[in-house]
This record gives sequence, structure tokens and C-alpha cells, in this order.
Amino acid sequence: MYDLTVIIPTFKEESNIATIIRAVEEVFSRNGINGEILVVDDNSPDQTIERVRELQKTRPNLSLVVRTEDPGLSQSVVEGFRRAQSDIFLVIDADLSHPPEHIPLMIAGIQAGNDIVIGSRYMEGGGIKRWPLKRRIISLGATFLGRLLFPEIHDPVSGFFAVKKSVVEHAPLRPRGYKILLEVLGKGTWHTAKEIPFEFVDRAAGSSKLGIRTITEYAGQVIDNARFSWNHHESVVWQEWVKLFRFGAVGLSGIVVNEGILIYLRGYEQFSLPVASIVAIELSILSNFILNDTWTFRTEHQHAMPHWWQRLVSFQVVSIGGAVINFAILNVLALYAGADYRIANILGIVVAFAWNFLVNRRVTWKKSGQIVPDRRK
Ligand SMILES: Nc1nc2c(ncn2[C@@H]2O[C@H](COP(=O)(O)OP(=O)(O)OP(=O)(O)O)[C@@H](O)[C@H]2O)c(=O)[nH]1
Ligand SMILES: [Mg+2]
Repeated sequence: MYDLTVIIPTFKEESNIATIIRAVEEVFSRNGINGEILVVDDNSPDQTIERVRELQKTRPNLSLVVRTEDPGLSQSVVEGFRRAQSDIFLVIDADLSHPPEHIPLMIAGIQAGNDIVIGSRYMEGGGIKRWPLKRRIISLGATFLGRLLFPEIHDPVSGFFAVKKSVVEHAPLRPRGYKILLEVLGKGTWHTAKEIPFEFVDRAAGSSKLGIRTITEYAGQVIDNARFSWNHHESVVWQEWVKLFRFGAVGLSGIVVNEGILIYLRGYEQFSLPVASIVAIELSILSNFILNDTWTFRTEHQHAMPHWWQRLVSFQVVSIGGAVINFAILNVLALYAGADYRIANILGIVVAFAWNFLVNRRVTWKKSGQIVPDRRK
């Protein structure tokens, strides 16, 4: 039994495999980690397998799995999950794109109570070195799609991550393509995730295998995970949909409040229409805030804005932004583009709703970085 299993998926990595194994080993010995290294290879036609066999002679904690069926990066990682002899799994590329020096930090994140720790390229402090524009664009597209499912995670498609065994042990993973992390996030059993920024370095040696098929496979995987959540209400994706639905319901209730107060105030002669309207709008913003704060975003974790009045100010500002967006879209489309004002207004409402949800989700009711013990477990 080991404390940690480092899983290295490989295909044609003869020029990198020895270096990465030695680097991981170095991290183990420097940090007193009792770890195993598990290379999962898809029967590479080059010297990868021979190189690993050679290194195995002096290393009892180095294992090799050679797969001969259903090749694929994700499938190989899942095979690694099955063969691992520890309770913490860490996946790292063989081509030295992921810095092994980050391993102790990631393991500390798991030991601090996180179910998943992700090496993140897309957060402050992270980045990508030496990548052509085309790769960057494809990767940003993939990340954007992934964030629709996991808005709190900056890099849901990173290939560098650590998970507790319990996350994937009983998960009905359908591995395919490149983005195994998305599958783990979508179908694994987890509550808390943490990201650690790192700088991705493009491979210096060996060849890339990214192709058009990778992209279509990924799109299919995103859809599959969205569908999965429909039948698995404990999944993190489903919980996100619930928030979106509640936020929409609160918005509808705000329309009722707004209209009701407007009609009520107009019953008194002394209120002019502009005054009555401003009061009605403001009160509907307040009632929306109360409902969102106590219902939509009621959670067991701590908010990054700990005081309700901070969240109220934030919500108020975002709401004004939403109103401006609605107003601008309606007027620009109707007055300058000749659109039907009713359709232009609906479009304005939809965009403003998306703005309100996304910004409030990310700012007003953002989770604090602090980890609060999960009472559901
Ligand atoms: N077992 C297995 N490993 C694979 C397969 N494809 C890629 N890998 C390994 O998975 C890791 C990531 O693959 P890369 O080809 O580096 O993917 P990338 O980083 O997105 O692209 P490049 O670095 O530009 O090639 C590397 O360690 C590869 O050797 C595969 O089909 N099977
Ligand atoms: Mg690579």
C-alpha cells in the first residue's frame, strides 16, 4: 500500500518517459512521500515500454500496464485508477508539460479535505508557455464549454489533477477522448475542489496527437455529462442547474412584485408614474435579493462576501448593469436596426438575465476559498 499513486498515461514517449519518472521520484524522496508510479501505455510502437522495463529493474514502486485494446488517453487513466494501490491518485502528462514539483502542494490540498485538486492553467498565477494561437483558441473553446457545467472551476479540462480514490471508485465513467477530468467532475462523487495555478509548458520532445476527432469527442462528452446530471441529482452539474432554475423563478416573482407595487402606488394620486416606477423597481430588486440570498444561493459553504449587505450592494450594482443592458439592446435594435420592439425587448431581457445570473453567481455569491467541512457526508 502506498500514500499516493502517480499515473502517467503514455503513447510514444520514449524521449520523455525516463526524465519524468526520475523527476517524480526526486519529488517523492525530497518530500518523504511513499508513492508509486504507474505508467499506463497504449502499446507504443517506439521504445517507451522498453525504457520503463529497464527502469523497473531497480524500482519496486514503478509499475507498467500495457494496454492492447480500446486505446485512448482517458481510457488509460481510468485503467490506472483501477490498478492503483493507494487512496490518492494524481495524473500527470509524460511530456514534462506539468511540473512534478507541484505534486506535494496538490497532495496537501487533498489532505486538507478537498476531494479534487486541479493544476490550473486558467487562473491567476497560471498560464501556458510556447503555444501556437490555434492551440490556444481550441483550448479556450473547450474550457468555455466545460465551465458551462462547472462555473466555479477555471480549468475543468486540465490533464494535471489529483483525486481521492472515493471520487472515482464507484463513478460510472465513460472514458473517451482527452478530457478525463471533465468526466471525473461530471460523474464522480465529490463536494470540494481546489485549484492550484501552474504554468503549462509545451512539449519539447515527441509528437502531439491532437486532431479533429479530439474536438468532436469532447463536445459529445460535454453533452453526455449534462444528460447524466439529469438523472443524477446529487451531481455538481445538477446542483448548478437548480441554481439557474431558482434564479429564474425569483426573477419571475420580481416581475409580479414590480407590477403589483406599481399598480398599488398608482392608486394614490400623489405618486407620479416615474416615482412609482422607481419605487416598484427598487422594491422588486430588494425582494429578489432576499429570495436569492436565502433560497437560490443558500449553501453550506462560506460566501466570499461574508456580510449580507456586501452581497446586497453587489446585487444592486449588477442589477443596474442588467437594466442598462436590457435598455441598450432594446433601443439599439428597435431604433437603429429596425427590429420589432417587442422582440428586441425579449432579446434584451434574455441577455440581461444571463448577465445577472453569471455575474451574481461569480461575484455576489462566490464561494470563499476557505474550506468548510461538508455536513452532508
Ligand atoms: N495511454 C495513452 N496515453 C496517451 C494517448 N494519447 C496521449 N497520451 C499521453 O497523454 C499525455 C498527454 O498527451 P499529449 O499528446 O501530450 O497531449 P497535449 O499535451 O494535449 O498535446 P501535445 O503536448 O501538443 O502533444 C502524454 O503523456 C501522452 O503520452 C493515448 O492514446 N493513450
Ligand atoms: Mg502534452
